Amino acid sequence: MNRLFLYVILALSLSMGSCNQPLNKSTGPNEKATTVERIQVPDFNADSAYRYIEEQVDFGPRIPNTPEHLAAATYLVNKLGSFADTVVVQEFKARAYDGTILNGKNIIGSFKPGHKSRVLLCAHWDTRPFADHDPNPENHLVPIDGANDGGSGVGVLLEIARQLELQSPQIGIDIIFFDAEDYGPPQDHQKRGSGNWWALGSQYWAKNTHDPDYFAKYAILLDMVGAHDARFYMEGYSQMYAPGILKKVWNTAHRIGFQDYFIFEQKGYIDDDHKPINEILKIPAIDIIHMDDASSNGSFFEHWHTIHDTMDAIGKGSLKVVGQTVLTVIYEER
Ligand code: AHN
Ligand code: ZN
Repeated sequence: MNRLFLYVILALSLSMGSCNQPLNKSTGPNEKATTVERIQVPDFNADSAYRYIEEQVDFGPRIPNTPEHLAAATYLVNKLGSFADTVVVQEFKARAYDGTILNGKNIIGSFKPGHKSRVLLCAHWDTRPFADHDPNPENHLVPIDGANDGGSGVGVLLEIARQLELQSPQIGIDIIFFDAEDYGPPQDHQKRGSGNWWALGSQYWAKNTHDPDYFAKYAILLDMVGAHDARFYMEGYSQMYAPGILKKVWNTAHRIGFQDYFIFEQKGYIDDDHKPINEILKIPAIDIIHMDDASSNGSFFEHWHTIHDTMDAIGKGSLKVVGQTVLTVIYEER
């Protein structure tokens, strides 16, 4: 993949002292004080993202209230903490649809914590306790690996975190791994259609931000971004609450050559972690999520909430498409 560049036109006086390879551009007789500053967008490494997914899956299913969930949390805090300037764990309790009290942890890493202009990137790190959409009903109570559903968004964001440490962006970035997203009622459960049983970690954070004055210009959620041949349509709530951000991200993807993967077409309304961010915090938040009308479950990727959501379901090409697009958006942001 070719290196991508952003050309930011700055007044010469502002660019003094910049070490970002300033280029002189001739601009005509009356514009002597113009310089072009070239900002390099790092190359997203899909092998690295893939490895971060594998490391999560190796813990086993990351279901709240299990030892595997605790062990994976420690891994994620250490890994994110090795890249970010600060890391905070927000512990919370949430009541699930069946009355279970879930012990949740939202894991929050910040880059340039003092910077006013910020973008929030997020994904859920917990995995679904049951394969309620598995074609074989005998598997409906079996926990899933969640390589794509859970692992992929976090894997891509860990690779972005690694890049952020290597080359500082112009703005502040926060990365949140939300817990307890995927403990919603099983298929055919009486509570399926009522209540806010999904995205419990993001609901908690939106009502109790780790910094009481927290503000970001916008948020990008990654959910199920790693399946082979993933396609991304414009999700309904993202379109409703954050149409400008959605266009910016889709336009960026098209500009860098990923027009076959980011489709300018609206599809579905997904109750996901971006919804509380939009509705409670009023921060415009989009969901980059793989939807597929042709799948046998009728909405998401083929192995959604089945025992086949394993490493075999992950394609490095999809990780690259999403990771490079999000990296480009945030390195071009000021
Ligand atoms: C609903 O099915 C209502 N929300 C799906 C959100 C989700 C589940 N994302 C990943 N797993
Ligand atoms: Zn799920």
